[in-house]
Amino acid sequence: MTRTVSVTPFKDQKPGTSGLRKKVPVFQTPGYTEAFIQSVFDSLEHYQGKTLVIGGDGRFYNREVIQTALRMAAANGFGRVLVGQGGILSTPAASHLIRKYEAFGGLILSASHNPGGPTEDFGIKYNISNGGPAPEKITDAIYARTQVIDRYSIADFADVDLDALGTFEGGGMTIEVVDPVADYAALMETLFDFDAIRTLVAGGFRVAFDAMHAVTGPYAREILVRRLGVDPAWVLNATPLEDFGGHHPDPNLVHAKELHDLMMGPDAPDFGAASDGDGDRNLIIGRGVFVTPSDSLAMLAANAHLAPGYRNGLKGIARSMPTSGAADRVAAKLGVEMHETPTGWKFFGNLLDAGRCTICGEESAGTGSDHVREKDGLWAVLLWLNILAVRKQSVMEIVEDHWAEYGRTYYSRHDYEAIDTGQANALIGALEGRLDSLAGHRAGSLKIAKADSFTYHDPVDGSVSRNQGIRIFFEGGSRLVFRLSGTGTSGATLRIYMERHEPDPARHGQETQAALSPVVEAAEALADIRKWTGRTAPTVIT
Ligand code: VG1
Ligand code: CO
Repeated sequence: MTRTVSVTPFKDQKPGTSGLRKKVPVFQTPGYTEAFIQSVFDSLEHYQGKTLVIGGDGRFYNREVIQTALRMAAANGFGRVLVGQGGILSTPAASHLIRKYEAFGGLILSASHNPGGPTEDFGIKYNISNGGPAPEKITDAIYARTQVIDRYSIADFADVDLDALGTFEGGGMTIEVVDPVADYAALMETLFDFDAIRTLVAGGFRVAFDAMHAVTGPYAREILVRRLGVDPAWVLNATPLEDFGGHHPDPNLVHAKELHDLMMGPDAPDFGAASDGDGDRNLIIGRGVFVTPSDSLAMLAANAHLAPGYRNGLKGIARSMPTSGAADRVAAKLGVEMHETPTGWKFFGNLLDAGRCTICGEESAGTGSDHVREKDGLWAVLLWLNILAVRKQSVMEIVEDHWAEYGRTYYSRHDYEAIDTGQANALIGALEGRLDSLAGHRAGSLKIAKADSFTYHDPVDGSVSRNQGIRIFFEGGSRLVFRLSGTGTSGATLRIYMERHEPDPARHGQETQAALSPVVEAAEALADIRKWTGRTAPTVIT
C-alpha cells in the first residue's frame, strides 16, 4: 500500500557543495528527510521501472534513512534498488555501482568528513547515471522543489534486512542487498598492477592506512590486507562506527595527527595514508614527508602511465580553482589539456564524460580519475603504491625529484570554522567591492597583479557558474584565494588558500608556513580577518 503524506516546505538556505548536510536532529524532524527525498524524485524524469543505488558511510541514522528511501523509491515507481550490505557503500563504490549496473542514479547518504552521531551531521546527495554528483541544473531544481513541496509518497512494508545479501521484494520493487566491496575491488584490479604492489609489500615495504572508523575499513581489509598482503595491524581504526569513535573522519593534519606523528617518528612505516568518512578523500604521507594534496595530484599525473590503467597516458588534467598550480606544470610538460573548475567534484563530470581529462583533483584531499565520477581515496593510495612499486624509490625521493623537475609549490589552507554567517558574508562582500581597484596596490610586502571573482564557463555544456571564490594574484607568482565553505553545518567557514611557487631547488627545504608568511600577511592586510571573524588564528591549518 502506498500513502501520500503532507509536509511543509523547507525554510533552509540553499544546499552547498555536496547535497544537503544538516545536523541529525534536523533530519529527524517528522517529514524532513522524506520531503528532501521526494524533492529529489520530483526533480527527475522517466525513472519509472529503473534502478536506483542506495548506500551510505555507516554514520548514525544511515540505516533508518535507507529504510525510508527504499519505501519511497517503491512508492515513486523505481523498479529496482541496489543497496550495500549493512547500508554501506563508499562514495566511489556507489559511483562505480551506478555505472556498472547502468542505474538511473543513486542516493548517497553521508556528511563525508563531518563528525557523526545523534547530535552531529548527516547528509543526502543525489548522483546521476554517469555516477557523478548531480550538476547544478538538477541541484537547483531540487532546491526549488524543497521550497514548495507539500506531500510525499511512501509504501508500507516491513524493514528490509540490510545485513543479509540477497534479493527481496518491497512495495512491488526489487531490492538487492549487494556486497559493497566486491565490484569496487575488481575495478581496482583492472587499473593497478596488484602483483607489483604485492611484491613491494612482501619485500618489507610497510604500509599504514587509517580508516578513521569510517567507511573504508572493509575496503582496506579486503584490498590492502587480503589481496595485497599489508599487515592488518597497520590498518588502523578499520571498524566503521556510527560516531567514528567521536572523531572527525577528516584526513588532514589536525584530525589524522596520530598518523602524521607516526610517519614523522623514528619507527615510521614507508607509506602512510588515510581516508575520510565516505571514502572519497585521501591523505598521503611518506616517511618524514607530508605530500600536500595539490602536490599529490601533480605527482600522480606525472607518473600515472606507470600503472596499467593509465599506460596510454592522460587525456588531460583538471583541478578545482583553489588547488595549486603544480598540476598545470605537469599538463604543460605532457602537452595535455588543463582545466580549472569551481570547488566540488560535480564540475569534473562533464570533462570526464567528454574525454577531456583523465585525472582530477582538489586541494581538499580529493583525487580521482575517469574510472568513476567521484573522487576516490583508496584509488589514490593504490596509484601511489603502484608508482612506488615501479620506481622502487621512497616517497621522499619521488617528491624531491618532482620538485627538482617542476619547482616546489608551497601550499596551505587556513580555515576559520563556525564563524558568524553575517560577518563572513560581510568580509567577502567588502573584498568583492574592492576587487576592481586592487591591482597595483600592495598587501603587506606583496604587490597585487590582478584580482577577480572566479567565473567558470563549462567548455562542454556552456553553463556558467559565478562567484566561485575571490582570487588575488601577486607579482612574482604567489596567489591567495578566499571562499566560503558549502559543506559546513555550523555558522560559516571561511577558507583562505595560499600558494607560492619556488623554482630554486636550494630553497625547497623551507617550512611551509614560513615559506608562505608573506601571503598570510597579505591575506590579513587585505581582508581584516581578525576584525570580521573575531579570531586571532585559524581553527584548522592544512
Ligand atoms: C569541501 C571541499 C571541496 C570538496 C567538498 C566535498 O567543500 O573544500 O573541495 O569537494 O568539501 O568533499 P567546501 O564547500 O566546504 O569548501 V566531501 O569529501 O565532503 O564529499
Ligand atoms: Co568525503
